[in-house]
Amino acid sequence: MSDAETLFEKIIARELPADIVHETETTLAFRDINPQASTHVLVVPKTRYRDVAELAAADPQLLADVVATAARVAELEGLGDGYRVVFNTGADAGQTVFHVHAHVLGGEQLGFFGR
Ligand code: IU
Repeated sequence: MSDAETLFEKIIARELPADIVHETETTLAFRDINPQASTHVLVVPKTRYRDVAELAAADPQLLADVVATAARVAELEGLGDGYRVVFNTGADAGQTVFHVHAHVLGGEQLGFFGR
């Protein structure tokens, strides 16, 4: 990976503080600093890939780990009525941090989105 380091590597290394809600051997889950729903948690793989497409191509098991952690976070956060998992991918989707992350959103009725 040739791109500049992101802040998420520093959170994973505990060089920056974050409100961590769950951790596994391969993933970390922490609260988004600018929540877009009552519950808004980010799940990252500890190994950096730029986006979900790169992750899926390089390490499908690690992508499965990220999705499993998202489901575990939903359980831990009491999102039994439903939740959304989003991977913003690239500029048109508004991806701003190029260390792949799943947004786990819930805790309220979520509106339709797209624009
Ligand atoms: P995006 O999918 O790349 O647009 O989302 C990046 C998210 O990371 C965004 O929701 C930010 O609020 C969030 N975030 C964060 O929680 N902590 C940080 O230190 C940084 C961004 I930089």
